Amino acid sequence: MLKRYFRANGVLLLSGLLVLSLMFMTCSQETAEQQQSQQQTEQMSQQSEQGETPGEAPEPEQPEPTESAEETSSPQAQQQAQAQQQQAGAQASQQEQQMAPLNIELPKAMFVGTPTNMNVPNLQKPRGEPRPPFMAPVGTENVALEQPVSSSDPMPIIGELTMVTDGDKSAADGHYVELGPFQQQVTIDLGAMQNIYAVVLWHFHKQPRVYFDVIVQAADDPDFIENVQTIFNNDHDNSSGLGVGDDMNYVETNEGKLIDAKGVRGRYVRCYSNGNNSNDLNHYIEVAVFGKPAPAM
Ligand SMILES: [Ca+2]
Repeated sequence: MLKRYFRANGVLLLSGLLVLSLMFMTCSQETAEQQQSQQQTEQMSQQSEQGETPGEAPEPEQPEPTESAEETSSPQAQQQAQAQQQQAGAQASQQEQQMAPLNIELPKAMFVGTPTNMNVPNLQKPRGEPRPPFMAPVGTENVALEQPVSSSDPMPIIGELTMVTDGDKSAADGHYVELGPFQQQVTIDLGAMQNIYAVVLWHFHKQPRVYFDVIVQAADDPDFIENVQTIFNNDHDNSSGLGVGDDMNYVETNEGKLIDAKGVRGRYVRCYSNGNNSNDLNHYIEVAVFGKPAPAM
């Protein structure tokens, strides 16, 4: 009897427990669903408050660019940097091209006035006043000073070839070199490639004199084969065989003959002459070459 009683009660108890647990599960499931639905509602209302369309994922916020990022990466910053670079480059080239008058020290004049009795064709009329300043890039100097000189006449009649570049421009006796008759030349090695802006030439200025077939050339090599450029030529009939020149004959003075070389590039400068209106000989007191070291090409 007892056994049966307990068995029946146990079944009942088990059944009751089963029902209770089922009810509890259903109840908790409903609660979870309610919570989920409530959350969704809240989310939707938040989104509608922010004016966003429900269902669309909100875009991730872009981090604000920092100053350094703007300087290096934004197109405006790049343009600005480029402009600054261009400005710096322009300033540098402007500085490079800044001009100043050449400082040409002149020797004492040995005669005054204009010679009138010279029977020389195509003669340049004397200026009658001091030469105006010659402008050249800042830093231009006499790059021929104390540089080695060679010549078509290696054994001068009077003086030494070194006198051509010793800086002494005096017209007095003992200050010039006298080379042989007819066409002769002196060649100066500037020691390095230069941009040459002017050549100033003193043949002889103790008395008014005109030297013939004055030709001045620059070149890259001592044999005048590479990059030969003629910067002055007053040989009108090609009697020196180096081509016809358009430049005029001129009277020597203490100012020397200034030739605009226009920045020509070269290492060697060669000066020809072919006698003068007084005799067949050729003289040099000084040759100054105003230049600046040429940048590598
Ligand atoms: Ca000299």
